Amino acid sequence: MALAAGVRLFQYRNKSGSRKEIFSISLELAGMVKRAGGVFIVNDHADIAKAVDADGVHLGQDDLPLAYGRTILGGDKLIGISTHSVEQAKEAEAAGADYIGFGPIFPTTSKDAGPCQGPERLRSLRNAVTLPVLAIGGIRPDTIAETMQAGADGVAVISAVLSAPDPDAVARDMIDRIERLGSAKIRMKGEKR
Ligand code: 3NM
Repeated sequence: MALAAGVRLFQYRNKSGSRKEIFSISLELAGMVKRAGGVFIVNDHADIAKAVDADGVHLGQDDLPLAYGRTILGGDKLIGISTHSVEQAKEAEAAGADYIGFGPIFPTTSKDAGPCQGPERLRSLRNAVTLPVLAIGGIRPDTIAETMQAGADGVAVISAVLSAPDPDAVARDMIDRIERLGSAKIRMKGEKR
C-alpha cells in the first residue's frame, strides 16, 4: 500500500523475530521494493542486508560499528546511522555514513528513544552536517511541515502510517505535504527514479 501511495524508501525493522524470519521477510521485501524502483534498507543486520542484496543497512548507536558494516556491505551500499545529538551526527559523518536518522523529534510510543529533540535541535544538527538527515519520532501529517522546515531532507514514519485505518491515504497525504513545501526530494544512491 505504501509503495502504491508513492513511498520509495523502506526500512525493515524487526526487533523480536528470529534472524531466519528477518532474512526471509527481508528477501521478499527487497525484491518487491526494488522492482518498484524504491530503496530497501534492513535495520540492524548488515549480514542480512548483504545476503538479500538490500540497498543498505541502518545501524543504531549500540550496533556494529559503521566500519564493520562497510566491510560486510562494500562501498556502494547505503549505511545509515541513528543519531541523537550533533556529536553523534558529526561522528557518523566522519566515519562515512551515507545518511543519518535524527530523533525523536516529537513524542513517540513506538520506541523508548530518549528525550525529544524538537525542531530546534534538528535545525542545529542540519547546520552541523552535510549528510542527508532523516527526521524520526512522532512525525505525522500535522508535524511534517515544521519538521521539513527545520531542515530535514526526509522523514521516517512508523505509527502515523502503520496504525492508520487507511495507511495509503496517510502516506499520500504526507508526501503531498512535503511536495507542497517545495522541498527537494531526497535521493539515495541506488534509487532509480
Ligand atoms: N527511532 P513513530 S524514534 C524507531 O529517535 C525510532 O532514533 C527513533 O516511530 C529515534 O513514527 C523511533 O511511530 C520511533 O513515532 C518512530
